[in-house]
Amino acid sequence: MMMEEKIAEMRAKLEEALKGAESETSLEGLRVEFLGKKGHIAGLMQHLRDAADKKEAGQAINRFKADAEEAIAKAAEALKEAALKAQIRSAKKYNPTLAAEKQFGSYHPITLATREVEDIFRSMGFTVEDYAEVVDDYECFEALNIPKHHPARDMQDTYYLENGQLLKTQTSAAQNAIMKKYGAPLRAIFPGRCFRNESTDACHENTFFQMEGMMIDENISISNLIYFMKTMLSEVFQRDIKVRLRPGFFPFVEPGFELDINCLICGGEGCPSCKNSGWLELCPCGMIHPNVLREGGIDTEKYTGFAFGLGLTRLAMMKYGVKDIRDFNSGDLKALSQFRSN
Ligand code: FA5
Repeated sequence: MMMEEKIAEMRAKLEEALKGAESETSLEGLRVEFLGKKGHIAGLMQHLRDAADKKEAGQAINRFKADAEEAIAKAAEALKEAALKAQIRSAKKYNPTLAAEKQFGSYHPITLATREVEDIFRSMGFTVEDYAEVVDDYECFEALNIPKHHPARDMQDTYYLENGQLLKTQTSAAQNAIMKKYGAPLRAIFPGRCFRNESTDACHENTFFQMEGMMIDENISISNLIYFMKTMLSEVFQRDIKVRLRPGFFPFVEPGFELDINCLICGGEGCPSCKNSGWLELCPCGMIHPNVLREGGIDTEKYTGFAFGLGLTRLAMMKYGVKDIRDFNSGDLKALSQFRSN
Protein backbone atom coordinates (compact mmCIF):
# COMPACT_ATOMS: atom_id res chain seq x y z
CA MET A 1 0.00 0.00 0.00
CA MET A 2 1.26 3.45 -0.88
CA MET A 3 2.10 5.79 1.96
CA GLU A 4 -0.72 8.16 0.92
CA GLU A 5 -3.24 5.38 1.17
CA LYS A 6 -1.90 4.30 4.54
CA ILE A 7 -2.21 7.86 5.88
CA ALA A 8 -5.76 8.19 4.50
CA GLU A 9 -6.70 4.94 6.20
CA MET A 10 -5.21 6.19 9.50
CA ARG A 11 -7.03 9.49 9.20
CA ALA A 12 -10.34 7.69 8.74
CA LYS A 13 -9.57 5.42 11.68
CA LEU A 14 -8.74 8.38 13.91
CA GLU A 15 -11.86 10.24 12.82
CA GLU A 16 -14.04 7.27 13.64
CA ALA A 17 -12.29 6.67 16.99
CA LEU A 18 -12.70 10.31 17.98
CA LYS A 19 -16.45 10.08 17.45
CA GLY A 20 -16.65 7.33 20.04
CA ALA A 21 -14.29 8.90 22.62
CA GLU A 22 -16.51 10.12 25.44
CA SER A 23 -14.05 10.59 28.25
CA GLU A 24 -10.64 12.08 28.91
CA THR A 25 -9.26 8.59 29.49
CA SER A 26 -10.38 7.31 26.11
CA LEU A 27 -8.89 10.41 24.46
CA GLU A 28 -5.62 9.81 26.23
CA GLY A 29 -5.75 6.22 24.94
CA LEU A 30 -6.17 7.50 21.38
CA ARG A 31 -3.30 9.94 21.81
CA VAL A 32 -1.00 7.10 22.83
CA GLU A 33 -2.37 4.85 20.07
CA PHE A 34 -1.66 7.39 17.32
CA LEU A 35 1.02 9.75 18.62
CA GLY A 36 2.82 7.58 21.19
CA LYS A 37 6.38 6.25 20.79
CA LYS A 38 5.06 2.96 19.51
CA GLY A 39 1.94 4.45 17.95
CA HIS A 40 0.58 4.43 14.39
CA ILE A 41 2.42 7.55 13.31
CA ALA A 42 5.75 6.24 14.63
CA GLY A 43 4.94 3.05 12.64
CA LEU A 44 4.39 5.08 9.46
CA MET A 45 7.77 6.70 9.98
CA GLN A 46 9.37 3.27 10.02
CA HIS A 47 7.92 2.56 6.55
CA LEU A 48 9.36 5.81 5.23
CA ARG A 49 12.41 4.09 3.85
CA ASP A 50 10.15 2.00 1.51
CA ALA A 51 8.48 5.11 0.08
CA ALA A 52 9.25 6.13 -3.51
CA ASP A 53 9.45 9.85 -2.67
CA LYS A 54 10.79 9.95 0.88
CA LYS A 55 10.59 13.74 1.19
CA GLU A 56 6.97 13.96 0.15
CA ALA A 57 5.99 10.97 2.28
CA GLY A 58 7.78 12.48 5.32
CA GLN A 59 5.93 15.76 4.85
CA ALA A 60 2.61 13.90 4.53
CA ILE A 61 3.27 12.00 7.78
CA ASN A 62 4.16 15.24 9.57
CA ARG A 63 0.96 16.90 8.28
CA PHE A 64 -1.05 13.98 9.57
CA LYS A 65 0.79 14.13 12.91
CA ALA A 66 -0.05 17.83 13.32
CA ASP A 67 -3.67 17.21 12.27
CA ALA A 68 -3.98 14.32 14.71
CA GLU A 69 -2.59 16.43 17.59
CA GLU A 70 -5.01 19.23 16.76
CA ALA A 71 -8.01 16.90 16.38
CA ILE A 72 -7.32 15.22 19.75
CA ALA A 73 -6.83 18.59 21.49
CA LYS A 74 -10.08 19.87 19.95
CA ALA A 75 -11.94 16.79 21.10
CA ALA A 76 -10.56 17.28 24.64
CA GLU A 77 -11.74 20.90 24.63
CA ALA A 78 -15.19 19.87 23.40
CA LEU A 79 -15.41 17.26 26.14
CA LYS A 80 -14.59 19.87 28.81
CA GLU A 81 -17.20 22.24 27.46
CA ALA A 82 -19.84 19.52 27.37
CA ALA A 83 -19.03 18.59 30.98
CA LEU A 84 -19.41 22.23 32.07
CA LYS A 85 -22.71 22.56 30.26
CA ALA A 86 -23.96 19.39 31.90
CA GLN A 87 -22.92 20.78 35.28
CA ILE A 88 -24.78 24.02 34.66
CA ARG A 89 -27.85 22.11 33.47
CA SER A 90 -27.94 20.01 36.60
CA ALA A 91 -27.28 22.97 38.98
CA LYS A 92 -30.13 24.38 41.06
CA LYS A 93 -31.83 27.02 38.98
CA TYR A 94 -32.52 30.57 40.22
CA ASN A 95 -36.22 31.05 40.16
CA PRO A 96 -37.19 34.73 40.22
CA THR A 97 -40.81 33.93 40.98
CA LEU A 98 -40.05 32.16 44.26
CA ALA A 99 -40.56 34.14 47.48
CA ALA A 100 -37.24 35.33 48.91
CA GLU A 101 -35.97 33.66 52.02
CA LYS A 102 -36.58 35.83 55.07
CA GLN A 103 -32.92 36.19 56.08
CA PHE A 104 -32.06 39.72 54.95
CA GLY A 105 -29.08 41.58 56.27
CA SER A 106 -29.92 44.75 58.14
CA TYR A 107 -28.19 47.67 59.75
CA HIS A 108 -27.64 47.58 63.48
CA PRO A 109 -30.09 49.90 65.27
CA ILE A 110 -27.16 51.90 66.67
CA THR A 111 -25.92 52.48 63.10
CA LEU A 112 -29.39 53.63 62.08
CA ALA A 113 -29.68 56.01 65.03
CA THR A 114 -26.15 57.33 64.43
CA ARG A 115 -26.85 58.08 60.80
CA GLU A 116 -30.10 59.79 61.62
CA VAL A 117 -28.52 62.08 64.22
CA GLU A 118 -25.59 62.75 61.87
CA ASP A 119 -27.97 63.84 59.10
CA ILE A 120 -29.79 66.19 61.46
CA PHE A 121 -26.59 67.87 62.60
CA ARG A 122 -25.14 67.97 59.11
CA SER A 123 -28.21 69.88 57.98
CA MET A 124 -27.38 72.41 60.73
CA GLY A 125 -23.83 72.94 59.48
CA PHE A 126 -21.93 70.46 61.68
CA THR A 127 -19.14 68.27 60.32
CA VAL A 128 -18.96 64.60 61.35
CA GLU A 129 -15.63 63.49 62.76
CA ASP A 130 -14.19 60.06 63.41
CA TYR A 131 -11.89 59.33 66.34
CA ALA A 132 -9.83 56.52 67.85
CA GLU A 133 -11.13 54.09 70.45
CA VAL A 134 -7.75 53.74 72.15
CA VAL A 135 -6.63 57.12 73.48
CA ASP A 136 -4.23 58.42 76.07
CA ASP A 137 -4.72 59.94 79.48
CA TYR A 138 -4.19 63.46 78.20
CA GLU A 139 -7.00 63.23 75.62
CA CYS A 140 -9.50 61.46 77.85
CA PHE A 141 -8.87 63.39 81.07
CA GLU A 142 -6.12 65.97 81.37
CA ALA A 143 -7.09 68.04 78.34
CA LEU A 144 -10.62 68.00 79.76
CA ASN A 145 -9.63 69.74 82.97
CA ILE A 146 -9.38 66.46 84.91
CA PRO A 147 -5.83 66.31 86.24
CA LYS A 148 -4.27 63.11 87.60
CA HIS A 149 -5.84 62.02 90.91
CA HIS A 150 -8.88 64.27 90.37
CA PRO A 151 -11.93 62.59 92.01
CA ALA A 152 -13.94 63.10 88.77
CA ARG A 153 -11.95 60.19 87.33
CA ASP A 154 -13.80 57.88 89.72
CA MET A 155 -17.06 58.58 87.83
CA GLN A 156 -15.73 56.44 85.01
CA ASP A 157 -14.19 53.06 85.81
CA THR A 158 -11.60 52.97 83.07
CA TYR A 159 -9.97 50.09 81.21
CA TYR A 160 -6.24 50.86 81.10
CA LEU A 161 -3.87 49.12 78.72
CA GLU A 162 -0.44 47.95 79.75
CA ASN A 163 1.22 50.69 77.71
CA GLY A 164 -0.59 53.39 79.71
CA GLN A 165 -3.19 54.11 77.04
CA LEU A 166 -6.86 53.46 77.73
CA LEU A 167 -10.14 52.56 76.06
CA LYS A 168 -12.06 55.78 75.49
CA THR A 169 -14.57 56.21 78.32
CA GLN A 170 -16.25 59.18 76.69
CA THR A 171 -16.37 60.78 73.26
CA SER A 172 -15.24 64.02 74.97
CA ALA A 173 -11.77 62.51 74.56
CA ALA A 174 -11.73 63.86 70.99
CA GLN A 175 -12.58 67.46 71.96
CA ASN A 176 -8.99 68.65 72.28
CA ALA A 177 -7.78 67.15 69.00
CA ILE A 178 -10.76 68.52 67.07
CA MET A 179 -10.28 72.02 68.51
CA LYS A 180 -6.63 71.85 67.51
CA LYS A 181 -7.52 70.55 64.06
CA TYR A 182 -10.09 73.22 63.15
CA GLY A 183 -9.68 76.11 65.57
CA ALA A 184 -12.64 78.47 66.02
CA PRO A 185 -15.33 78.94 64.83
CA LEU A 186 -16.25 75.27 64.73
CA ARG A 187 -19.29 73.01 64.64
CA ALA A 188 -18.60 69.30 64.86
CA ILE A 189 -20.15 66.08 66.07
CA PHE A 190 -18.20 62.91 66.72
CA PRO A 191 -19.88 59.60 67.41
CA GLY A 192 -17.91 56.79 69.01
CA ARG A 193 -17.83 53.60 71.01
CA CYS A 194 -17.07 54.06 74.71
CA PHE A 195 -15.93 51.54 77.30
CA ARG A 196 -16.38 51.51 81.06
CA ASN A 197 -16.01 48.77 83.60
CA GLU A 198 -19.68 49.00 84.63
CA SER A 199 -21.89 46.39 86.20
CA THR A 200 -24.45 45.98 83.49
CA ASP A 201 -28.21 46.31 83.87
CA ALA A 202 -31.15 47.24 81.63
CA CYS A 203 -29.71 50.72 80.96
CA HIS A 204 -25.95 50.22 81.48
CA GLU A 205 -23.48 48.41 79.26
CA ASN A 206 -19.70 48.21 79.47
CA THR A 207 -19.53 49.05 75.74
CA PHE A 208 -21.88 51.72 74.46
CA PHE A 209 -22.05 54.60 72.03
CA GLN A 210 -22.05 58.32 72.58
CA MET A 211 -22.31 61.18 70.16
CA GLU A 212 -20.33 64.22 71.18
CA GLY A 213 -21.07 67.64 69.78
CA MET A 214 -19.27 70.96 70.01
CA MET A 215 -20.08 74.40 68.76
CA ILE A 216 -17.58 77.19 69.27
CA ASP A 217 -18.09 80.70 68.00
CA GLU A 218 -18.50 84.28 69.12
CA ASN A 219 -21.45 84.86 71.47
CA ILE A 220 -22.45 81.23 71.95
CA SER A 221 -24.68 80.83 74.99
CA ILE A 222 -26.82 78.28 76.79
CA SER A 223 -29.79 79.28 74.59
CA ASN A 224 -27.90 77.99 71.53
CA LEU A 225 -27.26 74.74 73.37
CA ILE A 226 -30.93 74.29 74.30
CA TYR A 227 -32.05 75.13 70.76
CA PHE A 228 -29.81 72.51 69.14
CA MET A 229 -30.73 69.82 71.68
CA LYS A 230 -34.46 70.43 71.25
CA THR A 231 -34.23 70.48 67.46
CA MET A 232 -32.28 67.23 67.41
CA LEU A 233 -34.68 65.42 69.75
CA SER A 234 -37.84 66.53 67.98
CA GLU A 235 -36.34 65.45 64.64
CA VAL A 236 -35.22 62.06 65.95
CA PHE A 237 -38.50 61.22 67.65
CA GLN A 238 -40.76 63.13 65.26
CA ARG A 239 -42.91 64.25 68.19
CA ASP A 240 -42.79 66.36 71.31
CA ILE A 241 -40.59 64.81 73.94
CA LYS A 242 -40.67 65.90 77.56
CA VAL A 243 -37.18 66.92 78.63
CA ARG A 244 -35.78 68.28 81.83
CA LEU A 245 -32.55 70.11 82.41
CA ARG A 246 -30.89 69.89 85.79
CA PRO A 247 -27.51 70.99 87.00
CA GLY A 248 -24.79 68.42 86.40
CA PHE A 249 -21.11 68.38 87.25
CA PHE A 250 -18.43 67.69 84.65
CA PRO A 251 -15.04 69.35 85.08
CA PHE A 252 -14.93 70.25 81.38
CA VAL A 253 -18.08 72.38 81.32
CA GLU A 254 -19.21 75.35 83.35
CA PRO A 255 -22.13 75.52 83.87
CA GLY A 256 -22.97 71.87 83.26
CA PHE A 257 -26.34 70.21 82.85
CA GLU A 258 -27.94 66.82 82.70
CA LEU A 259 -30.56 66.61 80.00
CA ASP A 260 -33.04 63.84 80.75
CA ILE A 261 -35.94 62.68 78.62
CA ASN A 262 -39.20 61.22 79.80
CA CYS A 263 -38.84 57.42 79.51
CA LEU A 264 -40.60 56.33 76.34
CA ILE A 265 -40.68 52.68 77.37
CA CYS A 266 -43.01 53.25 80.35
CA GLY A 267 -44.28 56.73 79.47
CA GLY A 268 -42.74 58.11 82.67
CA GLU A 269 -44.35 55.70 85.13
CA GLY A 270 -41.10 53.97 86.02
CA CYS A 271 -39.59 50.71 84.71
CA PRO A 272 -36.26 48.86 84.77
CA SER A 273 -35.13 50.71 81.62
CA CYS A 274 -35.22 54.04 83.48
CA LYS A 275 -34.37 52.59 86.89
CA ASN A 276 -37.97 53.32 87.94
CA SER A 277 -37.46 57.07 87.85
CA GLY A 278 -39.55 57.79 84.74
CA TRP A 279 -36.58 59.78 83.36
CA LEU A 280 -33.58 58.69 81.40
CA GLU A 281 -30.22 60.47 81.53
CA LEU A 282 -29.62 61.05 77.87
CA CYS A 283 -27.44 64.00 77.13
CA PRO A 284 -25.19 65.77 79.59
CA CYS A 285 -24.06 69.10 78.24
CA GLY A 286 -22.80 72.53 79.14
CA MET A 287 -20.69 75.52 78.24
CA ILE A 288 -17.12 74.44 77.52
CA HIS A 289 -14.83 75.33 80.41
CA PRO A 290 -12.29 78.07 79.49
CA ASN A 291 -9.43 75.80 80.59
CA VAL A 292 -10.53 73.24 77.99
CA LEU A 293 -10.84 75.86 75.27
CA ARG A 294 -7.39 77.24 76.09
CA GLU A 295 -5.88 73.75 76.07
CA GLY A 296 -7.36 73.33 72.59
CA GLY A 297 -5.72 76.57 71.44
CA ILE A 298 -8.94 78.62 71.33
CA ASP A 299 -8.91 82.32 72.19
CA THR A 300 -11.21 82.52 75.23
CA GLU A 301 -11.44 86.31 75.02
CA LYS A 302 -13.18 85.98 71.69
CA TYR A 303 -14.92 82.62 71.69
CA THR A 304 -17.26 80.58 73.84
CA GLY A 305 -18.84 77.24 73.06
CA PHE A 306 -21.10 74.45 74.17
CA ALA A 307 -20.55 70.70 74.22
CA PHE A 308 -22.83 67.73 74.71
CA GLY A 309 -22.37 63.99 75.13
CA LEU A 310 -25.47 62.29 73.79
CA GLY A 311 -26.01 58.70 74.96
CA LEU A 312 -26.55 57.20 71.52
CA THR A 313 -27.28 53.70 72.74
CA ARG A 314 -29.92 55.00 75.11
CA LEU A 315 -31.37 57.15 72.36
CA ALA A 316 -31.67 54.04 70.18
CA MET A 317 -33.41 52.23 73.08
CA MET A 318 -36.01 54.97 73.30
CA LYS A 319 -36.41 55.34 69.56
CA TYR A 320 -36.90 51.65 68.88
CA GLY A 321 -38.58 50.68 72.17
CA VAL A 322 -35.76 48.33 73.20
CA LYS A 323 -36.29 47.62 76.88
CA ASP A 324 -32.89 46.20 77.69
CA ILE A 325 -29.68 47.85 76.50
CA ARG A 326 -27.90 44.47 76.54
CA ASP A 327 -29.94 43.35 73.50
CA PHE A 328 -27.84 45.65 71.31
CA ASN A 329 -24.61 43.73 71.93
CA SER A 330 -26.32 40.35 72.13
CA GLY A 331 -25.57 39.37 68.53
CA ASP A 332 -29.11 37.98 68.46
CA LEU A 333 -29.94 38.29 64.76
CA LYS A 334 -33.60 37.55 65.32
CA ALA A 335 -33.89 40.62 67.52
CA LEU A 336 -31.52 42.87 65.57
CA SER A 337 -32.78 42.13 62.06
CA GLN A 338 -36.13 43.71 62.90
CA PHE A 339 -34.62 47.14 62.42
CA ARG A 340 -34.70 48.54 58.94
CA SER A 341 -33.83 51.91 57.61
CA ASN A 342 -37.11 52.35 55.78
C1 FA5 B 1 -20.03 61.88 79.83
O1 FA5 B 1 -19.54 60.88 79.36
C2 FA5 B 1 -19.58 63.26 79.40
N1 FA5 B 1 -18.43 63.13 78.57
C3 FA5 B 1 -20.73 63.93 78.67
C4 FA5 B 1 -20.53 65.39 78.40
C5 FA5 B 1 -20.03 65.80 77.19
C6 FA5 B 1 -20.85 66.34 79.37
C7 FA5 B 1 -19.86 67.15 76.94
C8 FA5 B 1 -20.70 67.66 79.13
C9 FA5 B 1 -20.20 68.07 77.90
P1 FA5 B 1 -21.79 60.59 81.24
O2 FA5 B 1 -20.84 59.74 81.93
O3 FA5 B 1 -22.98 61.02 82.01
O4 FA5 B 1 -21.07 61.88 80.65
O5 FA5 B 1 -22.29 59.85 79.93
C10 FA5 B 1 -23.04 60.51 78.95
C11 FA5 B 1 -24.20 59.68 78.47
O6 FA5 B 1 -23.71 58.45 77.98
C12 FA5 B 1 -25.19 59.29 79.58
O7 FA5 B 1 -26.17 60.26 79.78
C13 FA5 B 1 -25.78 58.02 79.03
O8 FA5 B 1 -26.82 58.32 78.13
C14 FA5 B 1 -24.61 57.42 78.28
N2 FA5 B 1 -23.95 56.42 79.12
C15 FA5 B 1 -23.05 56.60 80.09
N3 FA5 B 1 -22.67 55.44 80.63
C16 FA5 B 1 -23.36 54.49 80.00
C17 FA5 B 1 -23.41 53.05 80.06
N4 FA5 B 1 -22.66 52.36 80.93
N5 FA5 B 1 -24.24 52.38 79.24
C18 FA5 B 1 -24.98 53.09 78.34
N6 FA5 B 1 -24.98 54.40 78.20
C19 FA5 B 1 -24.18 55.11 79.01
